[in-house]
Amino acid sequence: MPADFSGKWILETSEKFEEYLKALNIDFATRKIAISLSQTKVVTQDGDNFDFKTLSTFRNYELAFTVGVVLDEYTKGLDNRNIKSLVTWDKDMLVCTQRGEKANRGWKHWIEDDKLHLELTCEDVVCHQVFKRKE
Ligand code: VLZ
Repeated sequence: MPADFSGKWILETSEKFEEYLKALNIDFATRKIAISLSQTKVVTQDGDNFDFKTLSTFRNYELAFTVGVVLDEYTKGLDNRNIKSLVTWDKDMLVCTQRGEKANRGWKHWIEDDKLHLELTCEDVVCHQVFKRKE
């Protein structure tokens, strides 16, 4: 059985999120708002087809993708860049590489003890977020 990411998840802990936003050149004021927010991930999964919605009171971000298929992603409301994203499986972990202006950019999602983990990487910064299930 592949990992089941689907459901509603609420942010519980966040490490180095501001540093990550800074690496993306997001301005000071926006960063201060962004780090104060509660974030909810709403994930739908149908085989290798995924939809990740990151919801907050300030901005939302949505990404729909199919594992193994390169996608033109525009990071609207984040750093507003065009990137080429590819998500693949590494065992039960979803691994996304985001090719573009920023070096070493990507993310990983996995589930551990019924928590949703996310690592967001840009350049030398690794942000780690943990989400718990929202009933
Ligand atoms: O997440 O690529 O789950 O796309 C922050 C929204 C969302 C809050 C960050 C407002 C999600 C921030 C980054 C304003 C600057 C991301 C993927 C993995 C799905």
